[in-house]
Amino acid sequence: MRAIPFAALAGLLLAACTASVRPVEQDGTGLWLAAGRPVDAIIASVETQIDPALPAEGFHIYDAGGVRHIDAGSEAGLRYGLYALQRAEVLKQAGPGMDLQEKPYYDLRLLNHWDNLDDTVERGYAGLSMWEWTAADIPVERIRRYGELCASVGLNGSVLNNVNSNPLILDAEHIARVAKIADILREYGIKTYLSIKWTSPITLSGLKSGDPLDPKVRQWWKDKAAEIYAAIPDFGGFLVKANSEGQAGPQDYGRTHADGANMLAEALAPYGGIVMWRAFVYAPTSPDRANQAVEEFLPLDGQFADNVIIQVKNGPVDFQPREPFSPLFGKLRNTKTMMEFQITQEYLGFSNHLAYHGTTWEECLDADTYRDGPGSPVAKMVTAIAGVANTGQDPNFCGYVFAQANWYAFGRLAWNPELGAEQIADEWIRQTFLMPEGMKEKAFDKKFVAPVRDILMASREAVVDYEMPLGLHHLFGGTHYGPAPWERLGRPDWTPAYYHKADSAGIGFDRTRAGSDNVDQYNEPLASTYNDLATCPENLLLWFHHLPWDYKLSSGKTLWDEICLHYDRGIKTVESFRATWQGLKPYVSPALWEETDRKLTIQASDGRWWRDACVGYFQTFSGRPLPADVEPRRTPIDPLIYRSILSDRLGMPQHDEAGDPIIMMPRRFRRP
Ligand code: GCV
Repeated sequence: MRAIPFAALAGLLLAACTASVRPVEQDGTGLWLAAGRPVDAIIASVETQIDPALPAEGFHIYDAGGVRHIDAGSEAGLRYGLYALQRAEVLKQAGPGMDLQEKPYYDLRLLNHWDNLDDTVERGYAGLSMWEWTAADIPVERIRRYGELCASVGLNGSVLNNVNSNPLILDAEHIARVAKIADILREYGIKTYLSIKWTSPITLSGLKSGDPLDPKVRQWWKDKAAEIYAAIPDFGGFLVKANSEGQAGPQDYGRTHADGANMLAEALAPYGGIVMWRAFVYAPTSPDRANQAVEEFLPLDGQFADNVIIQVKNGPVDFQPREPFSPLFGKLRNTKTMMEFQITQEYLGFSNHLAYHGTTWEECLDADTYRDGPGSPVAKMVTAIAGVANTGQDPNFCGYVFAQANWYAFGRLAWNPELGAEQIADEWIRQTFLMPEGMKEKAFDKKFVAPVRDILMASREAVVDYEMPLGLHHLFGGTHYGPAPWERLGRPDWTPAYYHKADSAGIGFDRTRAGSDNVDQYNEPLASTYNDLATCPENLLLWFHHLPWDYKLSSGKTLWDEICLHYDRGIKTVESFRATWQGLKPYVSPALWEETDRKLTIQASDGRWWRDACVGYFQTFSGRPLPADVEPRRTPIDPLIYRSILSDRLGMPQHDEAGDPIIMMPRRFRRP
């Protein structure tokens, strides 16, 4: 008898083991509600009651008299309880004797949609606006589904339109339309909010000024508030981007952010509405953009009305793959602040790259601000939380099944910022991916859930590694998709060169006491920790320090070598995701498997593009060879420099059949 080679035998055994396992068809449109029992079935199986003694949005699930009960402080609390039970059932935590009592950590848990009235979505990568502003009617079914998804993770507010707002959102036609949306969202416990444009009184009613101290302007906003509340009695309030990136604001009239916010707050106060005033402000003249929010807002601490909350992005620059937390969180003592995270992956590969943000947000929420001494984490400094949504008309809402994990994680952390990113990832996988037919739970856990969880948990660090490791930041080209470290034209603080400051001597932004002194916007001991090279965390090294290429890191290797090794590690990590995913084919619906396989191919190729561009460009300054143990570059710097990726009309980057980016010379550099 001929011996069967070992590899063939192993293959036969694997085939025998998986032959009876059949993936269940699914296309991602079930999101994280795919695996649970329908909510109607859950309602039919429990006894519910409203108990005013419970917190308004809280619930209590318990067993008594052979019956499962859900008591809640309100209808909204009841809904959260139903979804909590659904989740617990999927997670096998709903056995007899279940006793679960919860209430949300933050009262305000909002999505911010950057949706425009022409249906485009700023930084949206899942198709046109899910609200379909230009259609004759509102998309009722999609809005219901959205309401269900938000409620299932405990979100209770939606700002429907872009912070770069169109004044028409406040005309009669749009208020009527928003009221229809609000009527649906209300059924899911979601309040409706709008972003407003500062100059609305001028554009809509011909007023001569937008001065917040002008009585006519003040009256205009009061009248507008009355009009809105007549249509939407529980309207939540306004989100405001003012004196930021070309948007007008009170400073145009010599007034402060507090003057502006308080005027709007006064108009909304009679109805219980709030103003979320964004701290994302930075003038082109500031020597360090990262310093500016504290410089502008700290002097105003205590001057804001009670119904104003300052909405602060997690980092001091702009949703980079890694930033330290914004120092404002540790500075304002007499002003309410709220967190602004970005769910949509503007800087992390759009809806093409797998980048789980649970770890990003956990890192930020857990960071100690030392505002009230040790044990003052960011999560406790803020009183509310918002996330820039990653939704669109795409049938799966997010453009990629793995992008759905970020919407889910945001909701869960908004409900309870003490939850761990790994637990959330685990929950999401089990609720999203259906267990194959013929597979036992233990096998599913080991062969599918665990490896996918490992991918999620490693994914954000991989992006940091292949895009901008060791504290480098903002190395993007115009669309914010690909690398452009060479870019130095235009407004300085919009160009990568402003942030990396690479030259023959070294690289990095000096934010120490010898530089922009951004470190001193943090409370001690953090300020000194960041200032001192010996204690500055290496993952933020070049955020705070400009260092020579031969500076030695803790590994004993030079900065140059470590930069190259980090880019290389990022690519290798994505290649390991691809290899893992190949092995998961027997367990995932072909539709989801193919989608992810293609996107991981694109991600690995994009990672090499980032590496080739950044390492190649920085090498023109360092003049050093690549360390021996990294993958050689695929493309030299010359065909990459000054080029960017081809995008479609919605700004989505284009890749060829092989998943490689289609790189081209931008129009402004092309010969006529
Ligand atoms: C909505 C960044 C983004 C802009 C965004 C802005 C903001 O600059 O690139 O698209 O505008 O942040 O948060 O206001």
